[in-house]
Amino acid sequence: MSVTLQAFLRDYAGTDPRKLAVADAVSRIAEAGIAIADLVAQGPLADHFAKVRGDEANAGGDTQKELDVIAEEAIIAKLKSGPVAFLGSEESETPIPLNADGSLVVAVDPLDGSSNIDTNVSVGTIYSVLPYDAASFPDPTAALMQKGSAQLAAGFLIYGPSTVLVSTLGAGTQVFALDRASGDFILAKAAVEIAAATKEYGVNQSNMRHWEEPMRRYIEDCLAGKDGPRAKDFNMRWVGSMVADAFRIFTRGGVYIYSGDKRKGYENGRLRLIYEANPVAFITEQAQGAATDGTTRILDITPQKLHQRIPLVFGSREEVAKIASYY
Ligand code: AHM
Ligand code: MG
Repeated sequence: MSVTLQAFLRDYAGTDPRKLAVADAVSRIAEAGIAIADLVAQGPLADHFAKVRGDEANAGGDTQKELDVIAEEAIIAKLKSGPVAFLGSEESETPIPLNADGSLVVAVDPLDGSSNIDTNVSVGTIYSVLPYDAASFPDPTAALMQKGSAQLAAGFLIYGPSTVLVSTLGAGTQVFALDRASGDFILAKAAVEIAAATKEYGVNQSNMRHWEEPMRRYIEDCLAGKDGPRAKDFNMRWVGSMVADAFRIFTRGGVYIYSGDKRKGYENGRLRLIYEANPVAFITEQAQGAATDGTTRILDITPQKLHQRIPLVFGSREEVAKIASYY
């Protein structure tokens, strides 16, 4: 018998007030995801979605596409009446107030991989759910800056050939796929397990000349294949939408790398700690993988800024450890 996301969330929450709030938030984000998936699916019929909005950059300093903003609006609309007090978003400089009585804060990248919007390649939505109460935090930004290890739930939606939700509620990682006929997310994998070892890496190799020395040496050793120090041939895959690269790694193992490099603004890589690295690290660890900034566990890092960037390495745990050994 198929298990819907709603049934799974009910089972998880029972009568625990905090878990009921988390379940409600995740369910609302999933609903927003269905709306975003429909927009993404319009593809070339809505090519204005990929247009850069004005010449404005978003809070992280990247250009903002029309669909980035529409996706954020869809999430706000669904979360407005729910258990979430504030939303931190890649597309907004400061936290967005939602429901003053809420017991949670949520951080999102509304549309990850937005440079791929007009290329018919998978993009997605990443989310992180954290506990909140007004008495414990001086302001909403501080609440969003809790360590990744404080996350109550995290996941991402991926809008690809199928619309999929990869979720953790802190007890393993599950995959749900959208059944378009019923409009329900259906449990497809109850316990994702990332292979411990791999021969596949994902990195934007065109940046090699800018990399720090340990990362360059690591990739050179992979490229040397059977005859090199690693004594095996490697394969390379890079979609350029982290959600798609992550889903591949959850499916068949691998390691994703976006390290810091010498380019201006890339000292700490490209990805954001609070709404990209932390949620991906949480679902990766819950699937027996590992996630670091090269050496330090992502979930142990204390955020310094809402839109802070962080070097990111995640995936098959033996390969993540191998990369750390190069530093
Ligand atoms: P975005 O949130 O603005 O889309 O940026 C994040 C994306 C990741 O999805 C992807 O892995 C990476 O940036 C690609 O960066 P680059 O084009 O610099 O290789
Ligand atoms: Mg994004």
